[in-house]
Amino acid sequence: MPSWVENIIDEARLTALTLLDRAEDLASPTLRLGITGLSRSGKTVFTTALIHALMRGGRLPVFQAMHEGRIAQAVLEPQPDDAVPRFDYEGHLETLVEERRWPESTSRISELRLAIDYAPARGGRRTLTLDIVDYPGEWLLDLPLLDQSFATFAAQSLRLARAPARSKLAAPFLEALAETDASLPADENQARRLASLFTDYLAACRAEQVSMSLLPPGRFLMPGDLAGSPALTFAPIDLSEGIEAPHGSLHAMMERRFEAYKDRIVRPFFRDHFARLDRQIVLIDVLAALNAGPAALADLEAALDGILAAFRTGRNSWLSALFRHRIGKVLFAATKADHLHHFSHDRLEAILRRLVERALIRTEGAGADIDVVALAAVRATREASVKRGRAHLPAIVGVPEAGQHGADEFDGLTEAAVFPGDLPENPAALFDPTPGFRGIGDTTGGDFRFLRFRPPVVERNADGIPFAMPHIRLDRALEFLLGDKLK
Ligand SMILES: Nc1nc2c(ncn2[C@@H]2O[C@H](COP(=O)(O)OP(=O)(O)OP(=O)(O)O)[C@@H](O)[C@H]2O)c(=O)[nH]1
Ligand SMILES: [Mg+2]
Repeated sequence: MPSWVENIIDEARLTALTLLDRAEDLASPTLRLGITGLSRSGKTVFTTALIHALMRGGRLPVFQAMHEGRIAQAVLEPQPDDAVPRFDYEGHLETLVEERRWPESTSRISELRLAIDYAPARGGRRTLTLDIVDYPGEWLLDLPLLDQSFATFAAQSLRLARAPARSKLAAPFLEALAETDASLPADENQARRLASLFTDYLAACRAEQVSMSLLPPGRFLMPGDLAGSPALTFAPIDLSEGIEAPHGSLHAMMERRFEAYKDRIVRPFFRDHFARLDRQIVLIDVLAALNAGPAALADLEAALDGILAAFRTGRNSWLSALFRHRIGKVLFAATKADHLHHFSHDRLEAILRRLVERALIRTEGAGADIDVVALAAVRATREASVKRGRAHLPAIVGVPEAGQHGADEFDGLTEAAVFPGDLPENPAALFDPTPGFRGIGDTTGGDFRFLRFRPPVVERNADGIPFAMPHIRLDRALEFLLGDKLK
């Protein structure tokens, strides 16, 4: 056959292929994956690691499509929503790899689109368009507010603020409130002062040592672009039952702003973002809550109820309309498992499972396929066995960050071995108050906090692109969230 014939045939085949590709493209499914969790739970690190793993592969034995070599490529595409900031994958990756620092805290929603070209197991080629949406979990916990009047919200918030675990942190706000007569004419300065003291109290509850989870309104801690706007300048106030707000009073102003918060901020978020998600991963820093003690754990449980309630089809009418399109799969993930020896990974998972199961019972199910995993999106430690006398103790080794709370002996350059301590074998022990589980510590006991380690060394290929990053069970998360769509 002359070569020009071959060429034509080849070209014809290529055209046919591209046509087919196009046709399949049109039919190609899009999946919207939500990544959420409270502040510092590990969203930015997880999102960066997930994108990197899809693009660069790595050791992901449980993630079938990747393991079987059926993912041809995953490429970044312009993200579809013009009004949402792009997730800065490149920037966060550089921070992790080049500077060996964890990314800066982010406080708003961001999004990225990946096109995954893969070969279905039955043959052929397809593209899955994956939209990844990273948003603060605090915003999710605002859902119950939509059903609440200002009076109910105020009563609930103040009951929480006066509860034993929180009242000390709320004292400056509560004192200012005691001096306030909300029936007097509204005064912007007074409203600002109350809102700012209330926000300080919420932030204090979120601090590492306290690690509370349930702290609505969510935008007070995670304002996104709205910091300082009137819809965020309100606070709960003491109200006698059934009292109407006098016209022009501080009470009326607070009430109006609370309604604006619901209408302008909470409702649009659920309508424009949350309701469009197909799948969801909820990241939870279980270790931080365990570390901070029983009050933090109880608070985390209450927050889980709130999160599950958001995933369940609402009984309330406008919510049901909104949730007609339902989230099919939800994965709860305990993050930062690399702070533990692998003996304890299953235990961490069991604790989270127990937490989620208890929440499922209380909230009567979530109407979605649910699973749990303990993972580290980026593994900062390795395991070692350290000799102490005659015993070999399991340890984890990494470079502790310099200048961290209660551990200023580290220079941020030198490796150290630490004994991470064990989680209880039976998670029930955590929820039974009698044996008095006081948090996890190392063998020295006392007020132990987990050390923070610097991210690991990641090499680059000849083109300067970072190789895959070490992780723990990231492949399990990928398989649960995407596996069936890449079959
Ligand atoms: N060792 C380890 N630490 C992690 C991992 N993921 C997160 N961290 C730690 O947790 C911190 C918070 O992680 P982020 O990914 O920034 O959390 P976030 O949920 O995006 O936090 P905000 O943007 O503040 O809401 C990091 O600065 C790290 O110290 C992990 O996989 N391993
Ligand atoms: Mg973040």
